[in-house]
Amino acid sequence: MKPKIADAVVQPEVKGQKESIVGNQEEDEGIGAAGGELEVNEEKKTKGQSQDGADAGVDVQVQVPNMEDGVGPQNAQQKAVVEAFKHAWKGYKQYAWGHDELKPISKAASDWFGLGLTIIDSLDTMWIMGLMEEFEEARRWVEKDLVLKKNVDVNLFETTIRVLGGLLSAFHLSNDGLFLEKARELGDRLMPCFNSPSKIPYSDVNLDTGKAHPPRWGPDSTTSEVTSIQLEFRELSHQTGNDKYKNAVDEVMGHIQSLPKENGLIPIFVNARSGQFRAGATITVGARGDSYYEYLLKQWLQTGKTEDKLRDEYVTAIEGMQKNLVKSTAANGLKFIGELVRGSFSPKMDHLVCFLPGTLAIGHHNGLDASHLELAKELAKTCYQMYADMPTGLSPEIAYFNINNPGKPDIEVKNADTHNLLRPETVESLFYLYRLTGDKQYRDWGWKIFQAFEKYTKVQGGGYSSIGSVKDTKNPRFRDKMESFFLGETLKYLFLLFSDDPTLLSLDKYVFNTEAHPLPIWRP
Ligand code: DMJ
Repeated sequence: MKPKIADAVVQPEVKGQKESIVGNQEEDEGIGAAGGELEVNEEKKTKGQSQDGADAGVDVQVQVPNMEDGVGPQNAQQKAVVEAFKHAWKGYKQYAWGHDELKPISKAASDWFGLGLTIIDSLDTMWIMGLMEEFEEARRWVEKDLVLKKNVDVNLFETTIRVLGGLLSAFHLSNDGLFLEKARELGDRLMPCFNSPSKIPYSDVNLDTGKAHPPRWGPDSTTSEVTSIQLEFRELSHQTGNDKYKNAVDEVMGHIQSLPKENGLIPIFVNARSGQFRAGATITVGARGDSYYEYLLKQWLQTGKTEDKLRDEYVTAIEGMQKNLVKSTAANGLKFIGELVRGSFSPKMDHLVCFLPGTLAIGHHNGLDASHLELAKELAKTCYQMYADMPTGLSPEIAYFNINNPGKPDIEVKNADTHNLLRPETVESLFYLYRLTGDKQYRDWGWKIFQAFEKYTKVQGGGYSSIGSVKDTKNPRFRDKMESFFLGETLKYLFLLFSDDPTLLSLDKYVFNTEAHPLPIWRP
């Protein structure tokens, strides 16, 4: 019998000896910061790929998923999610193939970095859904058409979590060296970001020239961005045997760890020149703060729970949230996480915060305090309520919670915040909570959310679209954009939520990056 997907990835077939499969590409291409040859990790030999895409002939086998054994849909709900994926893919393939994202209403494409984001974000989703024809087609695109030497400025964080993470995850699932080779080239092209006076990376880099710079809109890097690239760069070092990627991101973490914080909570901006937090910047677990906390825990898990300092910082931060940011609504006692704006509490919570219940649940699964799981359950209920309270059954991007007046509704949504971008965070948390508690309520909630996506965001002919108003069932207003994370994260987490097999991407063997790309947990 072929191995299950979880086992297939962590224990790939190993043949042959350590072998260099790529030469010193950077000198040819003028990327100053990069250098050295790629060595395949001794523990994992792969199908090799030369620079022109030809098979380099390394003697190993590409993995094939076993459909009967946990990969591919196993029940009606999973089948429905796979159908949704196929519908999304159909629109993308027909109107936006090779571009970053589909505009499903105008039946056109949009580009952000020009890296085929939807294809790369979707690779591992297709693998676990058993969509092998689509996976092969996507692989051929990566082989023939993914050009990384490109005169385009990309955001370090977004490119790392979506593209580097997507490639590394596809490599683990398939054991196909093409993906590792592309990941290595991309890693090298992103490295110039770290050439800053403080070693806090610049936010953007030109993939061709290697010129890195702060964002166009301001002087500072975003704290969650510079602290949410570690899993991917560390894994790249782990697989290539070249420590330069890990060293660069560890230096960033070391620096952030050395900065003074209040109760483990961090301001959302940090300057790449001075290395200091921006004074008075907002403290939030939402936009620009979120995955800092997620990656503290997940880096500790990635290394097989060996870097306890990261765990301790995570625990301190959760205590800081409990003390400063967690409050309850006046009417129904819904717990939520607010923000500190110039030191004052604001009862505002982004949908982005809804990743936290899942992270808290994994922390508890790995030995952290029972209060973490309790908070996870309370917050998941609130996140679900952000959907259930809206006429469309879909959450707004941002909610305000009523903490003063028991006669008023728990949740208020401002006109500017009524949109829904097909985000994954709530279904992500529902997946973790179902997997770790077995409580079917989380599945029921996920099914309701899935049905609301089907009803209000599905576009005839192919694709799903973000909408302008979750309050208006008559006219939810398509915004004409299908984000790559809808296929990479939202549909993947829904598929996993409806899985009855806890060994499918076992949480004891994998840690998901913040774009839902599973990376292996290293054995200490
Ligand atoms: C994704 O790119 C990632 O989940 C990131 O951590 C937050 N934003 C989007 C999804 O909402």
